[in-house]
Amino acid sequence: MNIAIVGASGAVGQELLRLLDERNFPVDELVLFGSSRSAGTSYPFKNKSIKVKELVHGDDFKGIDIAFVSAGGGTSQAFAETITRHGAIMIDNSSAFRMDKDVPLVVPEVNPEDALKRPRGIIANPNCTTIQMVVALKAIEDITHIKKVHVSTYQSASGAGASAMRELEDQHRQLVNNEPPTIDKFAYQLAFNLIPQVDVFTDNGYTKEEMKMYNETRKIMHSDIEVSATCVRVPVMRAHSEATWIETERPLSIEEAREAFSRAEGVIVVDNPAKKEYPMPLDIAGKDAVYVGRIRKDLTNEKGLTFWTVSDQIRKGAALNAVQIAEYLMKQEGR
Ligand code: 11C
Repeated sequence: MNIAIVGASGAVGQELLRLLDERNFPVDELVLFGSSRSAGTSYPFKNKSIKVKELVHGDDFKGIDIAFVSAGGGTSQAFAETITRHGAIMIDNSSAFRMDKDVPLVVPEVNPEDALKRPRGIIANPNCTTIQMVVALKAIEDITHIKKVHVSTYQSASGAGASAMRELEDQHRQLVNNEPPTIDKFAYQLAFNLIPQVDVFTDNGYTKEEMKMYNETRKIMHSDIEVSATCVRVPVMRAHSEATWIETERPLSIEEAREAFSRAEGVIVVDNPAKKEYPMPLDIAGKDAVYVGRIRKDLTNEKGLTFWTVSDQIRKGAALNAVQIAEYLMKQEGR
């Protein structure tokens, strides 16, 4: 396969490079693209050093089979035609096309077959908070329909990119040295704080991030499920956590829910309160699965269940999900 990565220098681009290598993805040629700022930088891949080319309009994508694109919504919008013109499949990590009816929005554990209908040659990768939630929800949806979800997210700095991770690290260093913290990527100091706003506010008082969780979940699950989210940025480096309350069509026992999570694809249950065992971002960073713990009945609702999930935002929340989509497509084509 001839592969392109657009946004190669970013946190997701770098993780894509690691994953293609780790998973032994069949790469014949790898072309890296970036902004004029990152053009010329070289990255190692399988004993070779590959130089980043500047992304420009032209025929650079001729011969490319799959382009992983992670350079922001504006770039995806502006370059979609250039990328797909000669038949490359664009797996887009931005929010630009997610709700486009001609663009499938895919999480391989939930709706892989949607990736096969792509009239624009684009497949969208959902938002990281949505991905980990739907992987967990699918386990329960397989045994009884989920009607409602209330979710509160605890989102790491990595969601805002590599420079935001550096800013969080710098802030801690500056604060212990009694220096004023640099505040650039977030609206406020994140170190020793949390910020109850991810992305911009919409007219209904929810943020765009919260509305992504509502709309994307319905599209991926092909469901009338309703999702009310509160998204919060926390001073964690790289794994998002979510506290989730669901209301199902019929009441579920804890045992039934635990069994459903245990056999679900992409889920690992870590739930042993007696031994203080539950998933935490520090342990889950760098791992592939969605980890589920704290499974219990909702005390206010007979048909309610509540649980806690943690998943690495850069891996399953972005790069890994995109690579899994590509692997699914290859399998379908018998490659
Ligand atoms: C965050 N979820 O944690 C965001 C990052 O729509 O792809 C990804 C935004 C998106 O800040």
